[in-house]
Order: sequence, then structure tokens, then C-alpha cells
Amino acid sequence: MRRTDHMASTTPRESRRDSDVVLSNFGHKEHLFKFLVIGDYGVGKTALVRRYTEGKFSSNYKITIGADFAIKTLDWDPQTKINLQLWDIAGHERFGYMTRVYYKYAVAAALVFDISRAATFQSMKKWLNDLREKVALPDGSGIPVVLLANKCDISVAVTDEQISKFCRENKIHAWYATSAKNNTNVETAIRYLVDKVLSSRFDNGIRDSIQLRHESTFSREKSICCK
Ligand SMILES: Nc1nc2c(ncn2[C@@H]2O[C@H](COP(=O)(O)OP(=O)(O)O)[C@@H](O)[C@H]2O)c(=O)[nH]1
Ligand SMILES: [Mg+2]
Repeated sequence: MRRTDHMASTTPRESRRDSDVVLSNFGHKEHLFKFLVIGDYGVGKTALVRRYTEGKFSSNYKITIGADFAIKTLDWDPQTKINLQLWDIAGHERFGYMTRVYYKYAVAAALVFDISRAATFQSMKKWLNDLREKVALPDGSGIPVVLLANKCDISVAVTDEQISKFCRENKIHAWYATSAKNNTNVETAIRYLVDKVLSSRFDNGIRDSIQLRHESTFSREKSICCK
């Protein structure tokens, strides 16, 4: 695993977000989190989303126009279920920015570049600026971001030092070298983001829960990660 955790300063967060429905039922919580997957065309966003949600990799994807999302349900712990929506910006990469509608209610983002193509790393600043300009928490701080240096199974054109420096300068707390092809660090990176979102809520004592009238039965079949 290649990852940096630095920048000790963390900004406190406040309660938020219509999309983050939290259902509470006899101690059980169910969250809905919208995560964005952003970056230039061809860096592997769709491949990462498919790898994570379907466990598959294919070198041939049809180009989809419009924002696409895939859902995965995580049994995070015996009391917590998370419905994760991964939004893939399919077809809009050429603009280098997204509309506010696309960013709405997002609680975290993965910025992706292709480690074999330096130009896609140079674009990260532009994508990050667009993200931070268009989505902020009520207290003005940004949503958690992870940087993914994808295609680490092929040639490397950007060094660890360059990536770490970029993260330090832009207050990105973690980055991972990933491969959608070889399934390297894909789950780890998403888990990092989920953990960030959950812990910041916990830190702020968020109590935005709805009591359910009847006990519901939560499926535990697709348990993929527990803390
Ligand atoms: N070797 C390798 N190829 C990848 C990886 N991820 C994606 N690709 C390939 O890169 C190309 C673009 O991927 P795609 O997911 O469509 O990129 P997107 O435009 O960012 O959604 C496709 O041919 C993928 O098969 C990876 O981790 N390793
Ligand atoms: Mg795509």
C-alpha cells in the first residue's frame, strides 16, 4: 500500500446534507453517501467504479454520455449499513469542470489521474479547484478528497515525491497508487473516504436520524469491509 497521511490540521464539520439520509432503528444506522469520481478522460474512472462495484475489469468500455452512478452496499459494522453511490462523470471530462448539479450533495470525492501520463496529473489542480469552488460544507470547509494515481500496473511518469508535494500543497490528506486492472488499493481508497466521512460526523455529534416505525431486516450478504 502506498499512501500518505499528512497535514495534521482538520477542520471541524457541521451537520449537513439532504442526501445523507440516516435511518436509525434500534441502534441500526443506514447512510446514503454520494461520492464523486473525477478526472480527465481515459484515466480509468469507469474502470475503478466497475472494479469496486462489480469486481470486474475490461479494457473495452462503451463511452457513456452523462453522469452515471453505480451503487454498492457496505455492511460497515453490525450496526451500520452504507449505501454508497459512486458518480462517474462519463462524457464530461473534456470540459475540465462539472455543473453544480452534479456536485450537489456529494460528501466525498476521488480525484483520479493516470500515473503513466503526466498531463493527467497536471489536470488535478483544475479538477480540485472546480470541486472546492462548487461543493463546500456548511462551515465552508471542503469535502474529504483522496487522490488516486491509477494504472500503477504500467509505466510510471509521475514520482511519489511529486504526488506527495501536490497533496501537501493542496491539503489532500491521502493518496493511493491504484490499479483497476489488478485490483490494487481500490477498496482501501474508498474505505479511507467512507471512514473520513463517518468519523467527521461522529466527531461533530451529528444526530440527524429518523426513527423507523417497524424493524427492518438489513441484508448482510454483501459484507465487504468491517472496521
Ligand atoms: N493497465 C491499466 N489500464 C487501465 C486501468 N484502468 C483503466 N484502464 C484502461 O484505460 C482505458 C480508459 O479507462 P476508462 O475507465 O474508460 O477511463 P475513464 O475515461 O476515466 O472512465 C480503458 O482502456 C481501460 O481498460 C488500470 O488500472 N490499468
Ligand atoms: Mg468513463
